[in-house]
Amino acid sequence: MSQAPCASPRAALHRNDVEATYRRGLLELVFEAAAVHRQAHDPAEVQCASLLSVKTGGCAENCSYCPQSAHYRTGVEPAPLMEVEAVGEAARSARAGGADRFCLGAAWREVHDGPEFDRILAMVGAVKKAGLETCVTLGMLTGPQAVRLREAGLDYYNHNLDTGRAFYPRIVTTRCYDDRLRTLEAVREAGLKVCCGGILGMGESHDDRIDLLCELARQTPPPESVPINALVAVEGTPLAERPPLPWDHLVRVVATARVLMPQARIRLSAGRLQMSDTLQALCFLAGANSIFLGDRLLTTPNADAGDDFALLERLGLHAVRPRGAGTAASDMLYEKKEVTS
Ligand code: SAM
Ligand code: DTB
Ligand code: SF4
Repeated sequence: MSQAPCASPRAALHRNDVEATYRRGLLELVFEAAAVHRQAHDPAEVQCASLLSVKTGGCAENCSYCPQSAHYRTGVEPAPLMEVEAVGEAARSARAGGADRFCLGAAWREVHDGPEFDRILAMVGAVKKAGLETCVTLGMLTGPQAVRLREAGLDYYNHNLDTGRAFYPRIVTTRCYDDRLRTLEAVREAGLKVCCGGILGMGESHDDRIDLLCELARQTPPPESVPINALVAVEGTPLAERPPLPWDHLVRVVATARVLMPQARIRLSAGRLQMSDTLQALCFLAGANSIFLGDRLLTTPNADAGDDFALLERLGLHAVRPRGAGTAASDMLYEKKEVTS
């Protein structure tokens, strides 16, 4: 087994150490992760982000998990880039529904300068004006484009590594791992915060997950936001028949991510509709502290917001209060509540 140090100032982080953490007894690992979580965060607080697909389908990449790839017949109806006003409206309604971050997703391989990118910049301004943290995910990006996004008011850029380097070519062949790392570097250099995570349940091994976790934690600094997606197996994609992810694998990845990246927001992202309340509770205990709120992810259904708030309340958790929140109705979403029954 290799003892390759990670090539960064976090050189002290050896792959073997990451592996040793990942492979601990599950409850030992959860216990450690919960302790780390409590030191760095208010453990009762869960961030609620909302997602909007602003340009849907017809993507040139062949990511085998993705219903929006033009390479597969998935029934996703392509839709052109939305208008700025409609995006502002969606952001205001997400905020009223309890979200504090709004993420815009575009099914693009990469960003091209021109009227469509200009419109994205205006969308960022509209979301910001609605009083929400802003995040976009647009595919590959150059340094100057990242700077323009920051100047438009963007807080986070989402760009996932998805899996370990060795497994990556089994999932996507129209781009490579280093393309992803280059975009992440441009994003970081522009002064944006990084949202970067992965997908579980694509057929990857434990070693591939350890590789991914090592890659994420060795970023300098590590991503501020780490989405952990459980594959949503969509008919028509090459991964449609993948069996569901074993629950303990998810908990193990969340807990290891928390131990390795104490300051990050770890988001239980896609796939929550298939997770029981008990499993989500265990993930919150293991350090997850963010979810996507709303009945839709990009093209697939998500958990019901009412059910999500009910679950948070049963667990003694509450949503992060958006900046400037204060109406009587919205306050009810953020109060800490005592158990009543
Ligand atoms: N095109 C951009 C890109 O690939 O970076 C942004 C949109 S893309 C849909 C954003 C992320 O959604 C992907 O990186 C992947 O991690 C996640 N994703 C896409 N389809 C998924 C699925 N079926 N299940 C779980 N996660 C998925
Ligand atoms: C992320 O890591 N997960 C979100 C967000 N970033 C953009 C996307 C999940 C997409 C799930 C499949 C779909 O709804 O199309
Ligand atoms: Fe395109 Fe992003 Fe889907 Fe890949 S994940 S096919 S890049 S939209």
